[in-house]
Amino acid sequence: DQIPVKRALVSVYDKTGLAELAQGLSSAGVEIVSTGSTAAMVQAAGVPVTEVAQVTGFPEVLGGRVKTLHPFIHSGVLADKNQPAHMDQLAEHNIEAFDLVVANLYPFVETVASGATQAEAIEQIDIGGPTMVRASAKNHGSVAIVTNPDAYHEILTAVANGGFSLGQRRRLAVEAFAHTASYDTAVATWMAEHFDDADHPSYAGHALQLQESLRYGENPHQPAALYTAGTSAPGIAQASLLHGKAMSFNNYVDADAAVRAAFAFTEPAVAVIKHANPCGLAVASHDADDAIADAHRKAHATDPVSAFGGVIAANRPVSAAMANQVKDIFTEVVVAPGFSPEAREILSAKKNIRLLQLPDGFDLDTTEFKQISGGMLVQETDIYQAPGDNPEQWELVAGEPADPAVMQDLVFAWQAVRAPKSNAILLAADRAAVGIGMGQVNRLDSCRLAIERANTLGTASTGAQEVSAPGGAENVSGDDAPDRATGSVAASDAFFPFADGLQILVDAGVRAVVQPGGSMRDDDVIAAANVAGITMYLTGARHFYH
Ligand code: 93A
Repeated sequence: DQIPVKRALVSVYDKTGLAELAQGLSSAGVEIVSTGSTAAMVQAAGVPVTEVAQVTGFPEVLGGRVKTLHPFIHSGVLADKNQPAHMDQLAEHNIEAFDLVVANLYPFVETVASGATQAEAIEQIDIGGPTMVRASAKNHGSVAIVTNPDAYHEILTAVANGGFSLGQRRRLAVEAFAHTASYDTAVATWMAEHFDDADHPSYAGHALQLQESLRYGENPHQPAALYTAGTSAPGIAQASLLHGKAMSFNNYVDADAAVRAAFAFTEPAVAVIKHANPCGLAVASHDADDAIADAHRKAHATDPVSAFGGVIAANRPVSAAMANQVKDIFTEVVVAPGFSPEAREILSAKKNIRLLQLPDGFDLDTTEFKQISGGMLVQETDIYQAPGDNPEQWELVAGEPADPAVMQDLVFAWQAVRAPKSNAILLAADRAAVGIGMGQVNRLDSCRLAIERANTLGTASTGAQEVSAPGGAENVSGDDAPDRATGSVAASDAFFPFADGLQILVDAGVRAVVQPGGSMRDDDVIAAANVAGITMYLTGARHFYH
């Protein structure tokens, strides 16, 4: 199944290794046919070369837009050597077949990244190149296609050994189509960004590429893999594992939820995630010595019971002080933009922890996808951008205006309540979550859960010393339970449909509430707040998260 290499079409933008390749091919007796500047370089290397224009009898025209797009070239690439009719037609028209095509494409991605104009970017959309690549990959039964300069040594070895095997040509064809697919993906992504109707976030261009096979999925009987999508910025899928076992499917899900929660804040913030929900979330106190360690101390204190086996995200590099707090808490993953050398050393002493460093340029995706059976939902991400997210636009509907300290907590709570799954009620004090009710099918239960967690799980002082041992972790008794609901503030991710949920918060001593409003019974809810004498703001914005 080998096909000896006698004639090669070489047309490369990236000329790395070209001279050596041409010399190798030529000394093995291979005829080289090349486009303009490829031919010029081959010739300059002292290697005989035939110009494409000589083969076609037609010059490169339209400023190079039409070079290889010609039947004399493409018939030579597409002819099936096993079909006598194909070979007869080539002979009839005096066309010679190619056995090898070496091509790489105009640097569209690099051109766009360099800040080129639209016209420049469009000119760098290669048409003839992908046509050659796809044609030869289709015709892998007769032609070998190489797109990667790193594979030139492989070409010379194959040529010396009597040609490429069918197995090699098939593998190269797969690579070639993957190459043109990702090239077109880049073009589609760029065009979608520049030409799309902003009202319709586009899925165009988000073609998936296999990144790694995972040991298993959500459960051990589910095979699974990680794919990368050409989304707006590098994210969790591009993060580097600095220490620990390979990331699992659930680790990825939780790490993603963790950075989504922590990076919602501009101040130093830490989120602790279990099953994609936060069980800890806090920003650093203004006067903290070591801000990220302080944020972690507060986030851990939200719910030290649930933090066992959690995934921690920090939106600042992890410091040694934070590492010392984390090291005695059984933690699956710590994900952060970096780790100080000392922090890395402290945490790397733990065999079972994974340290995940976010890629340079990390940002939350601006578009989100959700699979449904038979399709995909696409939406712009709920970043902190809704008009009602600006506290200056909140409407005071009950009680006294919040004093600055309470207002800070309300702002924190409003930002934080986007992290738990709906229905979400989040209680906060001192810019840390102190009770979170999430994922309930009615808001009443979320209110109850938030209060119960505030009043049973936390501790007044915080830190690693409170970490319960495995097994003991769930046995928190109410005997020495703190009352963290009293004096806290609450945020609700969507309106209260009735006053009953609010009443639960009021009865537990919550002093101020922020919520979207917009219920048919807003009047009842506001009346209950007024009777209780608590402060209530309406934002007009909702932050469901499912
Ligand atoms: O402008 S094109 O889309 N039209 C063509 O017919 C064509 N043929 C080859 N671009 C075309 N190419 C590309 O030119 C190849 O993909 C390669 O990147 C480049 C090589 O041109 P040169 O040899 O002049 O540097």
